[in-house]
Amino acid sequence: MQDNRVDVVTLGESMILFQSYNQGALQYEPLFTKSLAGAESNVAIGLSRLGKKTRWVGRLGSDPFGDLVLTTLSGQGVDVSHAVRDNEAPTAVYFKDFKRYGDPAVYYYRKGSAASRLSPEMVDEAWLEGAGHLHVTGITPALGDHTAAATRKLMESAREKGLTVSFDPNLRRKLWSEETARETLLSLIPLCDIFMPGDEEAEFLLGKLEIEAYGEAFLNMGPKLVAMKLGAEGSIGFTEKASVRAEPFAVDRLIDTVGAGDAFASGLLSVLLDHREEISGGLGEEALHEALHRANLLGSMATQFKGDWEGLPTLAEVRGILDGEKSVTR
Ligand code: KDG
Repeated sequence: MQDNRVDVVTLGESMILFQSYNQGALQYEPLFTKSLAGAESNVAIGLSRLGKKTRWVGRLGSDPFGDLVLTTLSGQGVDVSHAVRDNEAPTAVYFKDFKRYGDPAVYYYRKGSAASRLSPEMVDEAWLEGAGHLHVTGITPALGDHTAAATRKLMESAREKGLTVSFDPNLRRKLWSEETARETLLSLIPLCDIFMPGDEEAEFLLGKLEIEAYGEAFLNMGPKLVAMKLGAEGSIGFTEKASVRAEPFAVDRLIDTVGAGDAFASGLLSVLLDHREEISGGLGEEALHEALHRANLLGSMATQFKGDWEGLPTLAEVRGILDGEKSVTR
């Protein structure tokens, strides 16, 4: 009999990413590399590398880029057997423009893509079969009203089935108006157990507050755990019982910040999933610190590689760094 069990299901739009080969400005660069992108599939890959069983669900065009998404994900150990192909709409692409300073700029070509046609009627209960946890982000609801309704439906259905749910707001201002973004993201927070905003996203959602006040305000909306990314300051986690801070890891060579949040989510969830039963009653401080610590490590590692997920480590690499286990490299 086939074993359908997975630790985590993610739903989202995966795209093909073109980045300049020489890390030069988009308009002058003649050579591009082609890879996979998509916040939720980045998390699925991250967790898979950390030894968790993962499934990605989403819609792709019936085109070569859709094929590439599937072969890349399955090559990374992610179950893609529930992915849906659309004969009438394409797989999206996006370009990354490396700037001399600061975060790269991104240019999306995703309007009318297969994933943007996701509607609540298409949400399939089978996507959650055998799963313990659902991870979603604010990117899927940003693709349109019907994708927002579909995300909500899947989150509700996961909760009814007893799965835990994590939600990363992943604010992408290029995809929707500020007003719709704020209203929709706030409305989805009560449907998750683990909420993981960045400090700028928290300010976008609630206005300027002290960090502790964000934790309290988000916990009051329903989540049992709030993990806030504080950039160069590390991160802080809140439960009803405690608030725990974790120091950042040094970034020796900052190359590409895109995907750092997904790396953080992978690191965090990889620990939290081992404590699933404790999340509803308030996770202990030690486990919360371990989760934030690993999340910070992954976030910092992701920024030191070009690509949205290529810098994500395996469990052995994480142990090597955190526990000082020596690896033989040559
Ligand atoms: O978090 C990284 C993602 O932003 C990237 O992989 C592409 O999903 C993507 C998006 O919508 O920006």
